[in-house]
Amino acid sequence: AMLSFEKKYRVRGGTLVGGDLFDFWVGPFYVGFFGVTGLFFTLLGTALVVYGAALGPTWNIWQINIAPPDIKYGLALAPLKEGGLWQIITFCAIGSFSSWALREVEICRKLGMGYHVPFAFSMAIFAYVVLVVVRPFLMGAWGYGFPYGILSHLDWVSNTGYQYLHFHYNPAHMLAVTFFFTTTLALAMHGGLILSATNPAKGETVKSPEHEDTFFRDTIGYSIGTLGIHRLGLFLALSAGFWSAVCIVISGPFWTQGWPEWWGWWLNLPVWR
Ligand code: BCL
Ligand code: UQ2
Repeated sequence: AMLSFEKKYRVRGGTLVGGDLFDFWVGPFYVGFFGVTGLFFTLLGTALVVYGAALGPTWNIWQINIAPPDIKYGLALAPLKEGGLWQIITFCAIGSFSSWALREVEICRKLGMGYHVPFAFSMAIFAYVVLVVVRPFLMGAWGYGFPYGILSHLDWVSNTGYQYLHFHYNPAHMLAVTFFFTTTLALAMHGGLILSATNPAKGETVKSPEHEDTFFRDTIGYSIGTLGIHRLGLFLALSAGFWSAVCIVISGPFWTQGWPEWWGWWLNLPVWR
């Protein structure tokens, strides 16, 4: 079902590859070259996950696990049933996420919009690629990637965290966590403000952005503004993903001791030493 206004926005062109070849829609969905590659990698990757689950000892959804290769395989390809499956699934995942981002880019180009949404999604892809490619590469083995499974990936996070004694002392982890929390604070304030202005009491009119500004000027002496809150929100959310990627890529490749020890430089400053 196409909404009445949709047709005029369904314009030709803006594609990055393939010219007009895949420039069409299936129902509400834009296809494009990257719609085809995305579907391919998603179906193949998902099928391999199901195959990997079938090889494993359980169909218990919480316990299904597809593990990366043993460290002994280094950066080589591993046998299919000893982590090779994980390697192909990782390849499919990156192909699928990148296709999705590039399909978003093509849609932005058709609509003459900025690339903010695909840029934002790219930050999440970046964090994922750092976890399963960049850090394992820097540490010399695919085995440092995280396993695909609900409980198994949680165990990986816990084990990896304790290898550095106390991950809360990782300064980039501190920044990432703080940005995640501040993002929820900002979205709660923004969502609350918009709903409070647009859902007036019975008989009252919908309130304006001036009311929104005034609320914050009256309470904290400052309003960031209606455009500003969205810029701040994007910045906070992107920073959360960015510092997450940094916090894990420095754990191992840059710092191999416990994170509490890293603060020695601070404790040893001559001022108080
Ligand atoms: Mg920690 C990582 C918070 C305690 C060890 N930790 C993180 C970060 C985040 C965080 C900053 C994970 C988010 C992320 O990477 O996003 N940790 C956090 C908090 C506490 C905490 C708030 C807390 O105590 C209150 N952490 C601890 C304790 C340690 C610890 C102290 C364990 C004992 N923490 C670690 C380790 C790691 C973290 C180890 C990490 O490796 C991780 C990190 O930083 O990783 C980078 C980035 C987002 C992604 C990676 C998602 C990517 C999504 C992709 C691109 C798309 C998926 C599509 C999907 C498959 C499709 C779905 C289709 C549906 C139909 C919709
Ligand atoms: C605001 C504003 C909005 C908002 C919000 C604010 C009219 C509709 C939420 C208030 C936000 C401020 C003061 C920034 C807070 C800073 C951090 C780091 C959370 O002023 O303009 O527009 O939604």
